[in-house]
Amino acid sequence: MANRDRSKELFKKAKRVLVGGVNSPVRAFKAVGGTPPFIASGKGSKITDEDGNKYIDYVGSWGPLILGHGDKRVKSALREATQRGTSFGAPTKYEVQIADSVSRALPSVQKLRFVNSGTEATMSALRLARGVTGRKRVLKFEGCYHGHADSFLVGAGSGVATLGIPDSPGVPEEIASLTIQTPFNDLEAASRAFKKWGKELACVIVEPIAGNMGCVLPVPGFLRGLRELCDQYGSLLIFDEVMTGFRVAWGGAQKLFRVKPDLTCLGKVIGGGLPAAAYGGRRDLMNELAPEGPVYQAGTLSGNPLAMAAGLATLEVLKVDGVYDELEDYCRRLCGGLAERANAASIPLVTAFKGGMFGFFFKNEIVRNFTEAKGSDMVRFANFHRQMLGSGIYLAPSAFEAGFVSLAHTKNALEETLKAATEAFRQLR
Ligand code: KE4
Repeated sequence: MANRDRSKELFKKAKRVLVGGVNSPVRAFKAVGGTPPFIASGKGSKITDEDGNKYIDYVGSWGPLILGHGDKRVKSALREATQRGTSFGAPTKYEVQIADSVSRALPSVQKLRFVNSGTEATMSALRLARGVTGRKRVLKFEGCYHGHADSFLVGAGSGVATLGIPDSPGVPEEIASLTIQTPFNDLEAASRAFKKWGKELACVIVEPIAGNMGCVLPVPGFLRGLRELCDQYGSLLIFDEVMTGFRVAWGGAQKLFRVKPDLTCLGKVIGGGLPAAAYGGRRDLMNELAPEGPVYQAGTLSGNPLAMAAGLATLEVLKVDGVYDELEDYCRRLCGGLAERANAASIPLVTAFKGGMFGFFFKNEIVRNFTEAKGSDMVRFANFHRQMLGSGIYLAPSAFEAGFVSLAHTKNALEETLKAATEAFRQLR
């Protein structure tokens, strides 16, 4: 068993001054148990913890590290940018360059605004949708996560298409009740929600591929159906592509599924590992934002030059033909290998992948929504995670997360991962 004394010591110290010893809850490993390794460095597909243990990394900082850790192109862009300064709180040519690149990649994003986190992007897109439609309600889907703004931290009320109830203390029920939740992939339920609330719905917000209940693909027609419902009732369609944007295709999930949203939220990959996110869409909508229009949103570090440099360097690499085929091919072989080995060990496992993201559930049938995801075997997931970590494979510490590969994940990494999985499944029998 790997020695993690240094991480244990650091975790003890961290808990005295950082809530839960972490700066984001999932990092505390509560769903899988044990001490989270404190990471000292990363290189290519691997990360090294403070005790010197090396892991093949399938979290990739939750998506941004699509080129792998310590990519030389990103590092040199950052070195060059820091020579010029770190932040100006003023326009720079770099934010124009990357905005242009994003808009060319996603034609639905005619204009955009950089912010510093996915939460800011979705929160601001929601405010814009409410501002331009004059409506208050929003429809979201159970199991989809859009960051921690109040309107998105709602539990499903009893029954379908009911008003949301706060999913966290501190979220006023007045806010939560403006959010309606229905099951992901259930167009019938969404259309019932529209029948009931359509004229009051400012927008629908959806992860076009759900990556926060595990990795769950949209069933054929679901996204198209949401587009049609929004058109019918005059609501806006917001694609939360914070995770899928530049992760599954150069044009994002909206290109893969050929559904054009009115607004898109981006994050993760576009910052290349530094804090950057964005929201954008139809010019007529975005022009309602200050300073052009009355809807207010602002940010001290929005468009930070270092984040723009890292993001730009990352997008430069991703726009080359074949990059997403390479990422998807790795995911296909990884998921195929996991399924084969689980089957050989008579362990029920289903997998899903698209572009450079993947997921798996310990259950027999394909997962299409959050209820089905919750029906997978969590204990087995936690044991599998622990086994794999012990063998130097760093998976997301929750069954309700997606996995991410990078261009630095080589054939050897795949072989090492599948070898560890064979052993882990053997232990799980
Ligand atoms: P951030 O505020 O964490 O940058 O982005 C929020 C967000 C918005 N939309 C989607 C689709 C997202 O996946 C996220 C954040 N994703 C999580 C991973 N499940 C970030 C990891 C964490 O919370 O620590």
